Amino acid sequence: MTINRRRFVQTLAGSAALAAGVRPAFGQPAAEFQMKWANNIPATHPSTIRVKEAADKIKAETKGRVDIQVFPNNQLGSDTDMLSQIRSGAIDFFPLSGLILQTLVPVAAINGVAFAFKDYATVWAAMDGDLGAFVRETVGKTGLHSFDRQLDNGYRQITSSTKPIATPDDLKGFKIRVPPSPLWTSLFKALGASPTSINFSETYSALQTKVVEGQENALSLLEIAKLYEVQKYVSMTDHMWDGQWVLANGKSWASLPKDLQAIVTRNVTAAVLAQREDMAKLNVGVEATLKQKGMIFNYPDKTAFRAVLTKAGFYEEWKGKFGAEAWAKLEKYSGKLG
Ligand code: X2X
Repeated sequence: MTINRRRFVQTLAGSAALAAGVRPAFGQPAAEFQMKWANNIPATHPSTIRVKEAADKIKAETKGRVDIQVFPNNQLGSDTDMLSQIRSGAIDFFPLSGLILQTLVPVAAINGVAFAFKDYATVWAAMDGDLGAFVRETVGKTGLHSFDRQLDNGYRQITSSTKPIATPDDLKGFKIRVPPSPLWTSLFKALGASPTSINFSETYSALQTKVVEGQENALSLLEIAKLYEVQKYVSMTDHMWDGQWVLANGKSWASLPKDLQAIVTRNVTAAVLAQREDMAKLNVGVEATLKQKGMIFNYPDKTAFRAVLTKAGFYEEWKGKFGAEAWAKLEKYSGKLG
């Protein structure tokens, strides 16, 4: 348990007052609902900045009744740790990639099917629309609450410290870090690579010590998490769009009175929408910035990667796993896959 500064001050004030035989004259009461929000992303990322703003607004609008403390950058543990903490109630809010949530909610990985969404307009139509609603309904059955909108984590590109990935052949035996998720592992196995599941909290050091040669993430995160320091090449494959569902512990969410829930929901939604705009702005200049840092870019023919996946049976396999209903909702936005 963490003792926050205010409690410490209150304790001091309390003991001083006791010593003087009077009630404490200063020190604020602790908030009625002290809640924890934890994530895997640096403090300087829009996902953290916007949530901190939302927490301030929530505190003001609830007149101090709801106090959300934000713990960015895996301070409370890896995604795997935080997923068990959000389930037990050790943390109250946690944005998590649908693909990592897959270990608990299988269909949550569906947006990770490779090359599914041709652009952001299609992503938001699907994920703010019926495909996302289908996933959220399933999340709701697991004892977690999911807010409606996903944070943008971006289109993912393959990076490497050893060589550019120009064709699917370059992935043969390529040692690549993937987040802990069956779909991610399956995707890179189908492409012929050697994927290893590593939480984001361990990714920088795994790349630095060359436990793996490469990883895949959005350009914005390469910059913000400084992965350019330990990676040289960026291959613009756009192989997947990833977003984070904002999850809440079901019991702790239910313990908030309806009027407070409404204030939290409104501010979280506004934060997510602002985060999406921030990401769109970041995406404009980030390639040039990474080039300035010394990264070397190439632009592979994406259809070649997609053809390898089809041949390897990737789409057939996942169509079977997600089931016909979910797959039909996906193909409504992606067109025919495989
Ligand atoms: O773990 C990752 O690579 C990250 C930060 O992109 C996710 O949250 C999936």
